[in-house]
Amino acid sequence: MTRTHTAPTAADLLYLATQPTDGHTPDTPERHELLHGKGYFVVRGILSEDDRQAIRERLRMVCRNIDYYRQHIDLIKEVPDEALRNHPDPLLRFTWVNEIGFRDEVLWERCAAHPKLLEVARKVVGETIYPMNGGGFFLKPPRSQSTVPWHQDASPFRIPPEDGQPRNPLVFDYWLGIDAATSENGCLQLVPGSQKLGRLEHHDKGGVFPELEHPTQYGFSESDIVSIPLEAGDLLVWHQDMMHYSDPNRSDHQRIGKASVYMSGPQEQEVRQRLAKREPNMGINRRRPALCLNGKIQPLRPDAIIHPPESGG
Ligand SMILES: O=C(O)CCC(=O)C(=O)O
Repeated sequence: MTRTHTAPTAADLLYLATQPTDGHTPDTPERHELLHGKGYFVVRGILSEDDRQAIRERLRMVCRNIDYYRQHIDLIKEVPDEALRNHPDPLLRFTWVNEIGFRDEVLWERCAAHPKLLEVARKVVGETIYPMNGGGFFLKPPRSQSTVPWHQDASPFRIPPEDGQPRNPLVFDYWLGIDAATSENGCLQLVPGSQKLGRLEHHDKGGVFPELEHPTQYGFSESDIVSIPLEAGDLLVWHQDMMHYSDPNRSDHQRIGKASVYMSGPQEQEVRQRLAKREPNMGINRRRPALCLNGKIQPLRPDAIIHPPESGG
C-alpha cells in the first residue's frame, strides 16, 4: 500500500497544536497520517518467518492446555462451529485468546514487545509504552463463521469531537499478521473518516462484544469501506476511533493476527488515577506490564508471567 504524506493545512496545524501530545510525543508522519490523513497506515515485514513460526507453536501449546490458561485469562472464545471444537489441531478450536501476549514470555518477545513493532509504536505514542487493553490473538479457523462485528476499540478516552475533528489523545491501535490476511480469509475492513465521529455508542447484540451498527447507519456508503489485505508479518495501524470489522474466514487456511492498543506513559498515569477513583467501563488491562520505558524495551514483568504447564511447549 502506498503511503501518502500531504502537507498539513492551517486547520491541521491548529488541530496539532490542540491535540494532546502527551508532553513528549513528537509530531511524526505516522501521527500525522492517523490524525489528519487516511486514519491508518501499513508497515511491511515486522515479523520474520521464524517469529511467526514461534508464535504459532506457542499459541498451539496454549490452546492445547486451554483449561489451565482459562484459570488465568478471562476472555477465551471457542470457535462457533461445533464441528471444529474438537479438531485434532488445538489451534483450530478457538477464535480469540485475549491477554496472553502480555502474560507469556515467548509471545512477549516474539510479538507484543517485538523491537520492530515497538519502533513503530514509539513514533505514535513516544518512548514509554504500556498495553492498554488485553491485546488478543484473533485465530480465524478455516471455513469458520467467526465474524468480528463493527466496533471501535475500547478506550478510556472519550472526548467528543469538535468542528468535525477528533480530540481524543491518540493511542497506538494495531493488527499484526501472524498469517497473511486476505478478503477471502477475513482481513480487517475499515471506514476511513469514521474516526471523526469520536466515540460511538455500542450495543450488546449477543456477539463477541458490544457492537456498532453497519457504517451505512452513520451516513457512510458501502464504497467508503476499505479492505486491508496484508502479507504475513505486516502491520496495520489505525486511529482508535475508526470503525472496523472482519468477515468470516471462507478459505481453507487459518488466519491469525495479534491485535492490541498501546498507550503512552502519561496516558497510563492518567488511567491509573482514574482507576484509583473507580471510574467504570474503561476497557483497561488490569496488569499493564510496561513494554518500553524511556526507549528501552522491557522484559516481561515476572508477576505478569503465566508459566506454561508443560516444559518445551
Ligand atoms: O482479527 C480480527 O479479525 C479482528 C480484530 C479487531 O477487530 C480488532 O483488532 O479490534
